Amino acid sequence: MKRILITIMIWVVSLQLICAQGKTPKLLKYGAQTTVKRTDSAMAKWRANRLGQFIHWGLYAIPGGVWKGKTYAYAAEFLKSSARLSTATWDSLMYAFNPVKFDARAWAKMDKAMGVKYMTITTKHHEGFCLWPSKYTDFTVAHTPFKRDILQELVEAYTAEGIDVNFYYSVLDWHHPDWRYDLKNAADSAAFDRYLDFAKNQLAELATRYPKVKGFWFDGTWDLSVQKNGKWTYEVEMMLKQLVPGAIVNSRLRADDFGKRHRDSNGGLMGDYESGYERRLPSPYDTSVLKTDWEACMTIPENQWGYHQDWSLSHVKSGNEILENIIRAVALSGNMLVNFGPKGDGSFRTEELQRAKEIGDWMKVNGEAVYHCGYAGLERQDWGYFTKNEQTGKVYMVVFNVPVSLSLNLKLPRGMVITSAALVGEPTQQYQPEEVAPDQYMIHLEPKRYDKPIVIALVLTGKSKTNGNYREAKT
Ligand code: JFZ
Repeated sequence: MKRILITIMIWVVSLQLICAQGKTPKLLKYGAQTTVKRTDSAMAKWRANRLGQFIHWGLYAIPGGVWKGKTYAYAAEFLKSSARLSTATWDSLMYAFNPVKFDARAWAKMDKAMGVKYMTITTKHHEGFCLWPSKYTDFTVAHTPFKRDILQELVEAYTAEGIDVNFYYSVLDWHHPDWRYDLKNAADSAAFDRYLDFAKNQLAELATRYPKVKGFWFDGTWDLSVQKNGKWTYEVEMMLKQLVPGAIVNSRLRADDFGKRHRDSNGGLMGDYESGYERRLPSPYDTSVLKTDWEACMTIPENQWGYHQDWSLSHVKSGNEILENIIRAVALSGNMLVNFGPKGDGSFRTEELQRAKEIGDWMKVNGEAVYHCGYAGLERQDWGYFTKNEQTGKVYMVVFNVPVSLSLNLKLPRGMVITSAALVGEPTQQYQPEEVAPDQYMIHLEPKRYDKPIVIALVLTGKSKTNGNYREAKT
């Protein structure tokens, strides 16, 4: 009897403790809409695309990080603030905006050759300059010597190549007089409300002028002014989804009722995918990211999104390094946006053209390990990353580090058998995996020079009989 009483007492106390920890979810009007991944076809397409191209293009491409002969090492698209230029000085760059070499079809062809399946373009970056003739401001391409609607040309050209187009939009705006970093008084709030109306109008304009757009990528939403307007962020997401059926919106737009961003006060992801992986990736072993869709974005030099004249100021990623970033994302079911910053004249710098070609040449042969692929559910090994095609069930070994022994270790769940292992791109190159333990295999590579990641396609079956001569240790 005493024992039963003690048990009940412990039970009551622990229940109280659990409640006191505040596990009751907060009631939110502007929080996450769902706790599960979207299953519609638009989202499935976005997910299957895996490799995207980010394009940062605006007035900042003209000075390219250099002002009055002085080079500023910080991000080129921040030159206005690095060089402490007035808004009037910066904005007058629009009269020099005349990218005579701009050719949307050539851009789209280059991206197609790179193996890119979607592209995200800065419609308006922090500087406030618009690449389309917005009727809500004169600070647009229509009022430059160039005049042409750049977005229209890009949407048409990329869509024609089968590449989905998404719009990046910075809510932060250095040009608009009503932008506020914080709302400290009624005047600030009134001004910022006007700004939010302006931005919402522009977004509705983008969604209706370019109905082929597939999604919106928000940025510049970290300031207190936006955090205090979670309702607006929620309404914008709803509006865009109504105007563009299937539209996909990143988590960076949103703030909830309490100003919590990306994830609401109950931990739920706002927007359709986590977009906080910027110039970093989850640890290659961090499978917790599988719970939501996610996308990383990455620059080729360090932290240069817009065109910067001098790439000698930081490490510039090689084609192989970029490929490894792409595969690392895909191996954890993420997407990767690789950033390009075209020049002020509308052409791409040689380094970017080279990277695009290198990635494209590799993707042409090995793209089947990327598109439609995600987490394979297998233990990662030092040689690289597993991916798995969600449609065919094929598993890929994407090998970045060839060991001096030339033997690649594979640890598979017990009972799983490799029925075929073939080099992608050279199907005649078949490997005979050696079974070394009931759950371990080795694949022995040819002794040769490996200067590109190789991909081995595996067909795995659940057969349980082993054929090895090993004996398990009795301990
Ligand atoms: C922002 C922009 O300021 C930058 O110019 C570029 O457009 C990039 C894609 O986004 O920069 C950020 C945004 C978020 C973080 C860091 C830089 N962050 O979450 O660490």
